[in-house]
Amino acid sequence: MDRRRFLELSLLTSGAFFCAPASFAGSGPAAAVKLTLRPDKPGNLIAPDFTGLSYETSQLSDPTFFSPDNVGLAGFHKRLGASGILRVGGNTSEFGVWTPNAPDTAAKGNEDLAANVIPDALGPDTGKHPAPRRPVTPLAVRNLRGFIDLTGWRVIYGLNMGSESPQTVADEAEYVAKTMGDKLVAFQLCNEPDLFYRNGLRNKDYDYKKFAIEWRRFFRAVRKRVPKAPFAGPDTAFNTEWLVPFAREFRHDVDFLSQHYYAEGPPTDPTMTIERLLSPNPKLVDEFNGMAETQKDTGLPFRMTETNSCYQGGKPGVSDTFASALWGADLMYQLAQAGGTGINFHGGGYGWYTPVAGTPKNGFLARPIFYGMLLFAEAGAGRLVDATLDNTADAPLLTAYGIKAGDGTLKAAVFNKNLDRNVTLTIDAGGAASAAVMRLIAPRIDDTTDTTLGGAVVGDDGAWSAAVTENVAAQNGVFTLHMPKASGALVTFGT
Ligand code: BDP
Repeated sequence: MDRRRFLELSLLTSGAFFCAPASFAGSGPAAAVKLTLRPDKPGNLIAPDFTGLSYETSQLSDPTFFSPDNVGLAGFHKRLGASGILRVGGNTSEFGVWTPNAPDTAAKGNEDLAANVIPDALGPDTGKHPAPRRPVTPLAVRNLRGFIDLTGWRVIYGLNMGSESPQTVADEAEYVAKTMGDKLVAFQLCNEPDLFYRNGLRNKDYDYKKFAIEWRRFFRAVRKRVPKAPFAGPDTAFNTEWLVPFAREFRHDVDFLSQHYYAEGPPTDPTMTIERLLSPNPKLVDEFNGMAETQKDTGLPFRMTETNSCYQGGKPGVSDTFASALWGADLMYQLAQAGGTGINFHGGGYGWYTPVAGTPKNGFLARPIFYGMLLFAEAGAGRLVDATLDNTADAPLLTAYGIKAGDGTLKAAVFNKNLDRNVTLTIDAGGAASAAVMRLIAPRIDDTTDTTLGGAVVGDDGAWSAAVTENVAAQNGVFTLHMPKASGALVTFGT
């Protein structure tokens, strides 16, 4: 963002009045809603490794990408949390070829195996065609460990049940387990097996029963070589008809359950819009219902190991806009509230929905959705507390969450996803006397370049610190927070 634009935005948010960004002023009466936070009523835990990113396995075919030299990218990951989880998988995990004898000197791996030259960075797979088979080498795995050590994160590693033998998968798993040590959170044997029947990896009659037999065979092969190998699964695309029986059948074999969620798709469908992205989604309700059922049955944790706004690589004008920031942050809290233990936003390269875009050669930059994740990171780990909104009929797409940090600090994350109305929110924060507000804003909901959090942009090494916070005192025990349409805020309360 240029400096003039930055100053304009800073001025908009630095008013003495408890916020009056320009979009709020003069746009008609605001809906009046009250938020009551009850720190005495604790909810689910948000663990420090709740946050996460997901990349295609193909990215490993360039061992210089996830490497200890990629300090720029590591800065972005660290900005999102001191202990997040990097998941490597996606469609291309079924096309990764374990190449144990590749010489380390081939910086980009054994290129003979790749159908075309390996680019500097790979975006999300669109799933429209089978991916090229690309090598995964010991150097790539060791470099991944080096990268992980730079970030302080840990790894979920996707293996290739789709097109490799149990022996080859076990070979790779052994090397990965040895190299990653306690940085390995879990192996996933495959990616979206519930779609294998339609992407050419298996016959049309591939069903849960056939999958479960295969999964067990591969699981046993890996465990024979790595007796304590941690696992997650089934990593299904969406099918709770697979998730629920998998949980029952493999409850003693996996450390946690995993499934994906894409809010929209395909991108060619004109009904896949920003408005739809920001509205309640029946697919998410299904996912949460499946998760609740498995938790009742097994008590196993659930992680959304791959998610984003629109499958088939995303939709320009939706996935790359400020709307994705509000959507992404809200999804993180919705998942925590529903009982999920973590999330991995998929991306890479210059994909439309990627949180961090770029290559080691060109440098990296934060896309709008990154700012949503950043708000979540700034709110930090802790425990959700009861947060009740009244009069939601007047502002149907307003959401709010209460968080009690480890040190007892009370916070609220508020998202006004209504595009047509501002909201005057009064907050009863259980006796808090002061509050500091950090805004998540952009000039327009479909803006792709000028998102800010706390009036500041994320630098090209992931550096960020709030430039603008608004300080507010409670009046008669309540705070008044003006929430312009299409904006978010993180409020930190004090005594
Ligand atoms: C998921 C795949 C991932 C794709 C993504 C997409 O696991 O590899 O990139 O869809 O279609 O289903 O965008």
